[in-house]
This record gives sequence, C-alpha cells and structure tokens, in this order.
Amino acid sequence: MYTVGSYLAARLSQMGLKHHFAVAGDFNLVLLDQLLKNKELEQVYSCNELNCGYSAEGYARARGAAAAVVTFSVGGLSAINAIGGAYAENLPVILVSGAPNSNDRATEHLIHHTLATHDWSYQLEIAKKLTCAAVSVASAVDAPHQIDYAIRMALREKKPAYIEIACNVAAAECAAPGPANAILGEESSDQESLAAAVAAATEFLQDKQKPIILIGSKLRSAGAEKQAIELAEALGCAVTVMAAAKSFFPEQHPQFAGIYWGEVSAPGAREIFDWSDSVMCIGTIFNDYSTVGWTAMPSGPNVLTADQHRAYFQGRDFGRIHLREFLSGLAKKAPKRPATMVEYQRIRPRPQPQPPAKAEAKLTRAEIFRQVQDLITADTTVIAETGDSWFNGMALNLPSGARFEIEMQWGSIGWATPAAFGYAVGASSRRVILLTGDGSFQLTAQEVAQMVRRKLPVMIFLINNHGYTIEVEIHDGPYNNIKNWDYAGLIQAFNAEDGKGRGLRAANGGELKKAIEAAVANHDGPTLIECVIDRDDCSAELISWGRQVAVANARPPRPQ
Ligand code: DPX
Ligand code: MG
Repeated sequence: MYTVGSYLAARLSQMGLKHHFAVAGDFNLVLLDQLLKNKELEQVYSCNELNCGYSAEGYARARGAAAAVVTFSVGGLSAINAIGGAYAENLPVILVSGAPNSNDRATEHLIHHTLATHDWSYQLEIAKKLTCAAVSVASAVDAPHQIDYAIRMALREKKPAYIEIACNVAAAECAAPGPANAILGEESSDQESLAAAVAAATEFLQDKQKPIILIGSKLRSAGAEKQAIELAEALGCAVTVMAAAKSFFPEQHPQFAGIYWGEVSAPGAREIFDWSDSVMCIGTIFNDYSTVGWTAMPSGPNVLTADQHRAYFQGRDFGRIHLREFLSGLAKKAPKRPATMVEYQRIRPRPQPQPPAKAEAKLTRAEIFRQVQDLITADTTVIAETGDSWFNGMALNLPSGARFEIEMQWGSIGWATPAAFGYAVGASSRRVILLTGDGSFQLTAQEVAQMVRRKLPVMIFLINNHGYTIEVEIHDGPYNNIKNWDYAGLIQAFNAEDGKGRGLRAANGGELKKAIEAAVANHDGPTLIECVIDRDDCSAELISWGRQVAVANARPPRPQ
C-alpha cells in the first residue's frame, strides 16, 4: 500500500538518493513520517531551511541530485535562495514543501505562516520562476503524475523542481510507483540533427589551424566529462578550463593548459588562449565575473559553442542534440589539430616549489595555501566559498581524482558551509576541505553543528581577514568591516556535551602545521582552523579582477 509520501520516497530512492535533508514544521510532519518509513532513504536534519537547501545543493554536486523537505512559507521562502542557486548552477534539487490542508483552499479561513490574506499561492508562484517544474499536490489521485512530472523535468533539465504537498494528503493512499524509467528516461538526440551538427562542426575545425577548447561548468551537468576528454584527445589541442568548471577536466591530463579567466588566468593559459585561432566553448557560462568585467568574452565567427542540448556557431544552430553524443560524434570525425598544445608546452611556466615560511613568522595567505596544497589527495574535494577563496582555490593543483566545487554563477555567501556538509553526507569516503572567509561563515556557521552531529571529519579553513575583502577590492567602505568572532571557540559550543569537533586558531605557519595534523587525526567530527591574516593580504588575482569588476559596475547609464 502506498501513500503520497511513501510514493515520493520511492521515487527519491529510484533517483539514486540515499538521503534527504529536512527541517520539521507542522505542515510537513506527516510527510516526514511517510518518508521515514522508506528504509533506503535517511532523513538528515538542518538548522534552518536556507542551510537545508544549500546542503541539498552540495549533496547534488556529490551524487547528481538531491531533495530538501521544508515547511510552508516560513520554511519554503528561506529555502528559495538555495533553489535559485541550484537553478543557476544546473543542479537537480527537489524542493518539497508541506502545505496547508486542502480543505482550506478557497475558504474564508486564514492560515498561519501565511500573509494573513486568503491567497497563499505565492510560494508556488515564486517557485515557478526558480525551478523547471512546480506542482501543488492536493489530491492523492493526481499525486503520482504530478510528482513524476516534477522529478522527471528536474533530472532532464538539471534544474531544481518544486513539489508542495497538502498536509492532509501526505498520508492519503495512492497508486504504486511504476518502473523508474518514468522519471529517469533521458531524451536522446535527434539523429538527423546530431549528424548535421557533427558534420558542420567538423567542417568548422577543418578550416582552423590553432583551435583551443574551453570547458565550462555545464559540462558536468550534461554528464559529458568523459566525452570532452575523448574530443580533446582526438583534436590533440590545448584545453583551458573556466574557473566555475575547475576539476571538470583532469588537471593532470597532458593537454590541460590551466584555468582561463581573462586577466586573472593561470600563468600561460591566457597567452595560449589569445594565440589560438578558434575556440570550442563546451558548457560555458559567461557573465560579468567570469569575463572579468566583460574584458574576456569569446565571441565572433571563430567561436563554436556546445551546450547541453544545443550547438551553435557561424550562423548555424542545432537543437535536440545531447552534448555527450555531440562530443563523442565529433571526436570520431575531428581532424588532428595539436598546435595550441605544442605551443603551450613551450610557453608553460614550470611551477616553482614554494619554500615554507618560518614557523614563527606571522601567517600569510601564501603560507596557508602552501600547506593546504599538501593535503589534497586523489579522494579530496575542495569546496571554495565566494570571496578570496575563489582565487586561492583556483591556484591549487589538483591530483587526478581530486574534485573542486564552487558556486560561481549564484555566488551567495554562506553557501559553502552547508554545501560542504551536504557534500560530505553524499560522499562519505572523500576528504572534504572547505575554504571559507570570515564574512561568509557568519551567514550559515551553525551548520557546522550538523557536521558535529553526524561525526563528519570536514576540514574547515576559515580565513579570518577581518572583513569582506573581495568587496574591499571592488569598492571599500565601512560596510566591509565585520564584527570579529571567536571562530575557533564556536566549535566547543556546537560540541555541547557529546560532540567531537575541534576548533583551532593559527596565527603563524608553525601553529597552522600543528592544527592541520590535529585535523587529519580527527575522524569523529569537523575541525575548524581559524587562519588569522591581515585585512589586505589577498591574492594578486583578486586585486586585478576587483578593479575590472568595479569598472564594469560603474558604467554610467546610457544616454536616452
Ligand atoms: C560579499 C562578499 O570574509 O571573504 O575573502 O574576505 O572576501 P573575503 P569573506 O567571506 O567575505 C565575503 C564578502 C559580502 N558579497 O567579501 S563576497 C556580497 C554578498 C553575496 N551574497 C550574499 N550577500 C552578499 N555575494 C548572500
Ligand atoms: Mg573576509
């Protein structure tokens, strides 16, 4: 016998989820009971709904999809920021919200947690703007169809979906779920369009001597990382990677030519990119940040763009093709074009090993990342918060197997701590290293308590530079100074009577080394290392990038 709630649980499990994130509230309690009945699915609790959404987003990065279950309005509206993030970052997160009793629709009753008006459709309406499918379930008869539709769309589009379930319907009997294909079936390419796209792209390449590949973050959402390697190897050219896609092409691959980010690219990457005569942009997203204030925007007849379901170049546009099939089809036809690779090998700067700082010398950003680098193994995932952690993270060299997560399109500070929690829940065998700033941490710090609760050994490097340094470099003012906290001291408060988290502070290289040893030895909870540095000790890349972003922000309104 199935209920609406147990039907949803069965579908979440068929999606490949082992967990769902939740915050309780009276509109979802019965639903949570129903979800708990499914023994394949574990309920993981969050301190608030914003964190719940971010944790699900982080889990989706580790496992391909996720679900967050919240209560109506007061919970749902908090989660919405994270759902916007999942949309921007192309991650299928299912937001499930409990909702008022179906008998209270179209009555004169006013409902708690709402605006004290009779119209509480606003959450559904808002969700429609920020998801690829939003449904309101008020009937057990329609529930299977509505739930399947929302999940199927999310998985196909790699976007979030929204399902609200009336609290009196969650335990109502409903039909049993059919085969998983109803939600998993991916649309395959139209063969004619695919053949035409591959033929035209082959012609495009035949014409060029010095093509280069630029990998973007939508490569991962399209599930086409393997096929990008196939194409790269067929062409033999250099492969540059956008910041948002770091680790989506292996950094140890002989054709990897670094992170391309205009003026703040890795050494040699910009030079080889500018030297090329054509660019294959694969899953790229260009915005003001990724183009360094519109100074590095590939465009024109020498750019071929291949997206999840589309390829377009030189006035031609091919739809209904899947990126995976397009890339591997092109790999079979592509001419050998190694020129950018050969040239990159000539100009590539050889990395100089950084000497350690004196143990008692005041801690610097450079020394922190010299030490963090040594921690990165094949099974490490680095999660970098918005702030100078973006730029510090970019410079890390990833051994094969290591992964890197960044929320560059949405860029909501506070994301990384709960996302690291969610990622660690989803990938418990990986070493999770969180790089965050003091300002960002203050938004969602309490989620460290959930890492303590689940004994997750996340290593947190909290860079305390006493303020919003990225904003300082874009435009400074008193608003960029923040109240200092005893960040290391917080962990004891989160531990309370039974936790095994550790909080340590490092003000010099020797202290940092000891703190890292303690973190590596702590298997029973997170270790937060507060790294204290000067307010202006930031990366050179942040300074250059900040200047260009400030210029772009300051463009005067166009005359009417
Ligand atoms: C803001 C940002 O301390 O990092 O390295 O010191 O910059 P750095 P911190 O974590 O400070 C972050 C701060 C205030 N951005 O510099 S990046 C504006 C902003 C945002 N998201 C939200 N609110 C404000 N990106 C939710
Ligand atoms: Mg800071």
